[in-house]
Formats: sequence, C-alpha cells, structure tokens
Amino acid sequence: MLNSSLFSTVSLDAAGHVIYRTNFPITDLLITKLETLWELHPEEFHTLMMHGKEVKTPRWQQAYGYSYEYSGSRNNALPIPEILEPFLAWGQQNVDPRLNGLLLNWYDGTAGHYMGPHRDARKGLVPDSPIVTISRGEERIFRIRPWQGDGYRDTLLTDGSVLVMPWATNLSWTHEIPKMKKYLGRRISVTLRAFAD
Ligand SMILES: O=C(O)CCC(=O)C(=O)O
Repeated sequence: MLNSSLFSTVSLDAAGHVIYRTNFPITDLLITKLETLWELHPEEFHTLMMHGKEVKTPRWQQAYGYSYEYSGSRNNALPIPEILEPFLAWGQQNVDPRLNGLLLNWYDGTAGHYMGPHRDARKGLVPDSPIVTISRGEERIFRIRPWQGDGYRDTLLTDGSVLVMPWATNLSWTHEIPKMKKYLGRRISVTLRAFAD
C-alpha cells in the first residue's frame, strides 16, 4: 500500500481527513519530456453538462484505460500509450496496486486554464480506493475546501510531485486548480484511479 517513506500526511480536519503528498520530486516520474506529454492532448475540449447546459472544460482532458463518467459526461478512454505506462506502474507500486485507469489534464496558463471546485465522481470506481495525482510542468496551487463549509487550504503541486486523496477525503472536501494570472506555463496532471471491471 502507500509507501510511507515518500509521503507526508497533511491533516485537514477533526474528522481525521487527510491528503498525502510526496516530500521531494520523484525522479522516475520526470523522465518523460514535458513536450512529449504535451503532444498527447486532444484537439477538442471535453464537453460537460453544467446546470443543464453544455460547457467546454477550460483545459484539455483525456481518459486512458477506463472511460470515466463525470459531470453528466463520459470521457471515452483511449488505450494506454507506452509513455504513460511508467506513471501507472509507479502508482501501483507506491500507492495502490488496484490503480488501473488514467485521466490527463493539460493546462495552458496563457489560455487561463483551470479546474473548478468539485468532488470526483465515484461511478465505476472501486469503493475506498485512493485518487492519485502526479504533476508535471509548471507548479500550480491545489485548493481544497470543506464540502458545503467555509475556508480553504492550499498546497503547491510541483513538477514530479504526487498527491494522494483518500476516498473519504474526496467525499468531505472539494478540490480545484484555481486560475491565477502569474501562471503562464504548461502543466499536465496525470490522475490515477481504480476502476471496477
Ligand atoms: O490537475 C489536477 O491536479 C487536478 C486533477 C483533478 O482534480 C481531477 O482530475 O479530478
């Protein structure tokens, strides 16, 4: 399970919710060139349903291995390309062997790309499995807020860092990648999830 020598625990609330983050960049996850990962992004933005209306995501997204349903949409998976296999293998070895699907997000800072506050959809996932996000490229803020509560907590996601969100934390806290004028570079997140067969 979680390789505790690599991660710090960040406590969030009195109910015991936590996130885990790596203490240093993981060199195995820095091997693939950013440009190579960037070239994978789809041409079109994914379409979500928000309050009954079709909305394009303010970033590119693509599922690999397992299709993922969220926000009234289905992100149809492509086969896992060879260059993404090391990310999945790292997650299986250091976090949870049940991880089997990827969702990539490509953020272009010059285009103001971001991700709004949300809790991850659970449909199709193995109950109690963790959500693992590997960051590549420009650093960005990861903001979490208590679900239907006040305040927020920020964590910096840097190139080669990994954040683990336990299942229960995703139920009690929202997460987002806020838009900030100072971020003008490229970032890619590789999120690993465990899908039930
Ligand atoms: O880009 C990120 O770090 C966040 C990814 C995420 O929250 C998601 O895919 O649901």
